[in-house]
Formats: sequence, C-alpha cells, structure tokens
Amino acid sequence: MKEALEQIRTAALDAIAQAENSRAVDDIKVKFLGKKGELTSILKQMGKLSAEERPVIGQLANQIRGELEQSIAAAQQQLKEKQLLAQIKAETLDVTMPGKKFDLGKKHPLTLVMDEIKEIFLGMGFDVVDGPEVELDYYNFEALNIPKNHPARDTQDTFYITENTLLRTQTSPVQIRTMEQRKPPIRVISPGRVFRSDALDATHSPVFHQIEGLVVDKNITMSDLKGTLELFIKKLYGEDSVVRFRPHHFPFTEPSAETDVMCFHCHGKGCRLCKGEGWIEILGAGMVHPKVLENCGIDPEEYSGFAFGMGLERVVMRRFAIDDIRLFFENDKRFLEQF
Ligand code: 2NL
Repeated sequence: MKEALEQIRTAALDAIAQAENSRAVDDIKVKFLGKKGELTSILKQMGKLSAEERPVIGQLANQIRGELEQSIAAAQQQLKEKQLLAQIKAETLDVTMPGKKFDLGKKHPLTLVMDEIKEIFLGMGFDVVDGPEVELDYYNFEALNIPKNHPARDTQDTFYITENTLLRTQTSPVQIRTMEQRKPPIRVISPGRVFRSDALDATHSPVFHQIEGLVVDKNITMSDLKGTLELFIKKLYGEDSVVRFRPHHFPFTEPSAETDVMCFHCHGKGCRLCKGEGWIEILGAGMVHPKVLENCGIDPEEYSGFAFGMGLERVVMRRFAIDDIRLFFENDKRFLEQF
C-alpha cells in the first residue's frame, strides 16, 4: 500500500508538471484527490491494514495529499500568470503603426446656399419654420385659393397619395399652418423639399427645394415687399445688383409680381447665362390674397401681408456653374468634394 501511495505521488507530480493550462490541472485534481480519485480509493482500503500499519500509512497518505494540494495550487498560480502575460502580449498596441485616414465630410452645395439664405432672413428678424412633406390637399391647395379645377392641381404635376393627401408641391402649406397657429406680427421663412411629377432631365427634378417667406402685420404694403426682397437679393448677389419687379399672377397673392435681377454676367446686354434676356428671374411674390388670410383666421380688414417663393436649385447651379440638376441628388463624392 505504501508503494501504491508513492506511485500515486510520482504520477500526480509528473502530470502536474506537464499540465499546459489550468483546466488540465483541475482534471488532475479530480483524478487524484477527488471523491472517486485514486488517493481516496486507497484510503478506503485502510480497514484491511493491521493496527500498527494503519497510522503509518494514514500519515503518509495525508502527507501526500498535502503535498499534491500545494503543487496543484502552485501550478494553478503559475499557469494563471502565464495566461495573463500571453493575453497582455496579444493586446499590445503598436503605437508606431500608421493611422487610418478618414475623409472629412463637407456641406452639400444646396445646404451651403440654403444656410446663407436663412442667415440673411434671420438677420432681418424672420423665424425659420418647418412642416410636413406629406400634406393634406387643403393646406397645399384649398387654403391657398387654388380651386379644384386649377391647372396646378393637375395630377400631371402633383404626386397624390390618396384623394386628400399628397406630397407638398410648395412650402406654402407650412406658412398656412403658421398663420393658423400664430398671431401677427408674423415674419417667417419656410425652406424645404418639395415634389412635382416632372420628368427628370438636366434642368428638372421631381424633388427640389424651395424657400418661401411670409410677413403679416398691420399696414404691410407692396413697399415692404419690394424693400425686403431688394435687400435680400443685394445680400445674396452683391450690393450693386439691379432688381426689377414685373406684374404676374398667382392665385394666392393679389397683386402678384415676379422679381428679376439684372444678369451679373452680361449686365443686361443678353448672354447665354440669361438666355439673351439680360435679366434672371429669381422669385415670385405678392400681397397675400385676402381670402388666404381669411382661411387662416386672420382678418384681412385689420391685417395685410406679403409672401414670396423661390427655387433653390437654379440659384445654386448659377452660383457654382453646375450644368446638371441630377448632380445634386447622385451624391458622387467627386462632385460633393468640390464645395
Ligand atoms: C414661385 C412663387 C410664391 C407665395 C409663393 C404664398 C404663401 C402664402 C400665401 C401667399 Cl401662405 N403666398 N407664397 C407667394 C407668391 C409666390 O412662389 O415662383 N415659387 C417658386
């Protein structure tokens, strides 16, 4: 029995020395010292021994158990340290490695000019207001004095979703909502995306951007309209810009006008940029139709207002000599990086 114990000691110590990880050491512990382990099963046979042998073997068995427990604990500690070192080594950062280059984003040309236009109006005391792109027929047309049979309502131009809902064809519905919610004095611009069922080509897109503006207060006149828009155009195109107003018709304004700036390329002589006209159309405007004020709960006897609307894409295309509207929506980085 003494020999058997010595053999267990040697075998266990060998195995511990060869263990490569702490799980292997756990297995050794179970194999030799566990409830059904080799040392335990020897001790169960102690009853067969004589009274003289029993204490001697018992002492040896306890000594071996102690020895193995100590070895196992030491091996576990050592393997733990080894594993930690390996982990640290694997996680080491090489600070001399070259960094990853990443591209810095740039503002879209439409955003650049839109921001500039917003800044000009903010400087004149206007608020920027926002509203839904999916609108009710009422806000897009009805409230704006556009009757059911008006060509602007034709399904050729408007993306209808249901009989009563559509993709807004202008940002005026935002201003109708503003007039419903606020009391005069009102000074707002509403920039945003608008939608028209146009075939896509170099100068037409079914999605484009508009900036509309609205001023409502007591004693607002055509002079306020002209002064405000002339100031705006001079800020956008330069102090020496020449502005003219031509009579026009819109269902939602009366009187109405279109506003041109003298061609900054040929100074009125006529060239390719202004298509021989000498003038470039910038926006449409007018005094808010009394019916429109009434529709929004504003008394046209007490208040008057002016409104205007302009497309953004044309302005940006002239500014940067962009010849195809599709470039704005294709998001080709080679295009976007240039601004
Ligand atoms: C154009 C012309 C215009 C308006 C938009 C407007 C809005 C309300 C009431 C009255 Cl709530 N008018 N907006 C007025 C005149 C012209 O846009 O050529 N846009 C691209």
